[in-house]
Amino acid sequence: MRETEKIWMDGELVDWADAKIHVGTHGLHYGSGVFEGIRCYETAGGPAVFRLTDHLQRLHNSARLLYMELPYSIDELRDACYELIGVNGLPECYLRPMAFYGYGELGVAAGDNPIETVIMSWPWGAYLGEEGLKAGIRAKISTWQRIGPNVIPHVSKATGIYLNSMLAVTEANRAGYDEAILLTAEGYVADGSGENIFVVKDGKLSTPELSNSILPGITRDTVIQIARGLGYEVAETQVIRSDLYLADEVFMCGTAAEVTPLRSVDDVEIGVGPVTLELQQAYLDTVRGRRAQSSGWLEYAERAPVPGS
Ligand code: PPE
Repeated sequence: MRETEKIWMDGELVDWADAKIHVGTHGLHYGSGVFEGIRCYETAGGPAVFRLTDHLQRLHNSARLLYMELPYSIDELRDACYELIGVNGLPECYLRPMAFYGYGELGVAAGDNPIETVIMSWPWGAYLGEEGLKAGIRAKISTWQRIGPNVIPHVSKATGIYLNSMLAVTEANRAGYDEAILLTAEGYVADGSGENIFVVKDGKLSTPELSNSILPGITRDTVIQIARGLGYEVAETQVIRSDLYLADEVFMCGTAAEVTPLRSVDDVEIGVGPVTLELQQAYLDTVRGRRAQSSGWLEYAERAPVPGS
């Protein structure tokens, strides 16, 4: 990872090398934390964070689901993100806010452990590779099931949940694939280790509905709105693995992955198709402020000067 100047830790800007926590931190032992992944893009109006408030709202929701009360409001966290973008001076970056039960007592019950909050920012290129964005990636159905709603609330972007993702993607990588697709305990398609998934068939889109153990992705929501705006029908429904094998196109999406085509699933060739490429281009234009739909979603780190003031 490319280091940057500062990391925001509980209200202080700390040098990258000094941003350390104690080994007795509760979140390190038990995965009791929540996080976000957000992208800031270079636009004609300056660096703009895509759907920042929505991401911070999800961070707050994630925390509530872990009985955790965040010490910072959405407004305070938004200001902290802007401050960090300003001090690190990058035109484009990935932002990683995280809050976790900190150092105090050990033992699984979180009790009165303090909540520690940090924000990192660094440049993060194509999550599944530049080549993957263009030519598509090879995915494999995981032998690991996606955690169910009564195991850990999958609506929460909780750090501990990512052991599930880590097992799936590592297994897939070791078998020579780029990414894993996880199924629910009932056998429905859920999501990738770090992305939501869409199927294109006969010009219509479908994607697993929220009850299928998925993270309610902000990119997923964006893609649904963009696709509908372009005249596509989009169904939030249940998807089974044969829908993937028989699809005209399949793609994954997420903040880090943006819109990445799948060229095969379990070695069944699908190929990269026109609908995926159209949505990918529309998404990249949206996040960089080049479409009408961008305006409500871009939050500017340095507000553009008001003309005449
Ligand atoms: N499902 C999972 C399991 C997931 O981790 C992500 C984001 C998504 C769907 C898409 O959510 P959204 O970013 O709101 O569209 N994964 C983040 C972290 C990946 C990582 O390796 O770390 C991300 O894309 O930032």
